[in-house]
Amino acid sequence: MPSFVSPDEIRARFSRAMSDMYKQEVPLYGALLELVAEVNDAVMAHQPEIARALAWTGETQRLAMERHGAIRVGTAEELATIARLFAVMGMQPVGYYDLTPAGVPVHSTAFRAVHEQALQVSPFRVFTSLLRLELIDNPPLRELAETLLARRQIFTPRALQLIDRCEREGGLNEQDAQDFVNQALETFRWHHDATVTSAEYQQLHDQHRLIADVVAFKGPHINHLTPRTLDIDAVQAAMPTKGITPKAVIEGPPPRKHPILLRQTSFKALQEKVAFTDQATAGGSHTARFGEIEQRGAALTPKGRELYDRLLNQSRDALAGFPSEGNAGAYMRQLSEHFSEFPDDLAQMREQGLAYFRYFATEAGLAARAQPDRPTSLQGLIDAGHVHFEPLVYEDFLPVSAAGIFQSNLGDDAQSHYLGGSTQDAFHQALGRRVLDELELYAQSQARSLHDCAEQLGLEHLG
Ligand code: OOG
Ligand code: NI
Repeated sequence: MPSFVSPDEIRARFSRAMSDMYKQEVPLYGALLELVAEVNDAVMAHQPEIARALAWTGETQRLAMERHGAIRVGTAEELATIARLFAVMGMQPVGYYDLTPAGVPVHSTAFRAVHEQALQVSPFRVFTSLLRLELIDNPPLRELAETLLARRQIFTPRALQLIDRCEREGGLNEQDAQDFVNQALETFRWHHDATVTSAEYQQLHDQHRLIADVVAFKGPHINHLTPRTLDIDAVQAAMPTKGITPKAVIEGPPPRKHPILLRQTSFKALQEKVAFTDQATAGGSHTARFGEIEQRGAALTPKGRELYDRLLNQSRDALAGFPSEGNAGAYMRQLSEHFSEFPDDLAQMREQGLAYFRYFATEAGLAARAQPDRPTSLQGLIDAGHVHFEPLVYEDFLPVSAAGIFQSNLGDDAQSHYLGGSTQDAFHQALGRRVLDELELYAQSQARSLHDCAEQLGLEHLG
């Protein structure tokens, strides 16, 4: 039996290598990491209830290394091969996000680990978008884009060999795993050399800035890497002291005592120097990479998600126009007004079935195992202090938020309208498989914790 490095370990190494590379490429990212670490330390020191909750779920250990990145690929083949590359690291496509209603001609999924134990080793995720070239209504330009994409190979030959080997043999040994991390990294690296002339770049850019970003370069450079903070409002407020100017509006739900889903904010990081094929030196420029921070909260059930979507839509409808710098204050007021309908109390969220939870047998519960009159229902055990619960952290993304992040980094001039509905089937076909349903994953994780809890307490069944 050969000894393989576990996919979780490969992912943890890759995530570290990616962060080191991005620090070199985008210095502001390093400044952001420092700020996030300072704020997280302060929260852990001054808000013991948050520190305690993270200790229960084990998130204390994963917090400092938690990152998500994003890439945009151009063809079905690139997407299908990226899926195979991520699979080597134990990452699977979860969820489908259609960004076209928001004027961004892509649809997306998130590659991530799916089991709570794997997430604990490394929660690294990559939001991965596929350009929808069929939406370009300019045939010669579409053809140019197709030709350029057909010509490029975004994976190194060695990376492709190692993916094959992993699929054939069921894993990678130590040396191959290390080699794989280095080779895989090449796909995500920034290249100063464009693959087009400056005139072609301009044409692609004029059609949509995103199209130029996907088509005019050698590969799908990682466009941001996002650390997780425990207090996004504090980081947002402190960003200017580090020379960082965030976008005006934090995407997602308003601030709460018990965070839900995901709050995000981003900033423009870099204007890169680019050499077009008709230039000897880097005379052009391209804005590709940005910075982002996120705060994660409870994963919501379908019922909780429906309530979130309704309250978010009501808040946005009440605002004349898109949330932006000019109406940021008004938008935040709308959010907090509408979201007062969403209970900010874990017991209520649980009793009303709004969020997913993880359950733990407590010391008291274990000590009471032999007592004949102890409670045996979940509610009874919770009331008696025999079972403790914490929300499952949301591991995914939000389509409206993602659209806001895309738009703020593509420039507000990039609002376009595309016809044609959601095409999840086409996405599955390009990907070469179906995406996993994130709600099922949360439900399974919750069920496993109830099962373990019952076992520890010597009960047949809980739930
Ligand atoms: C992805 C934008 C979405 C998020 O965190 O929702 C995103 C991109 O710009 O490629 O990163
Ligand atoms: Ni992001």
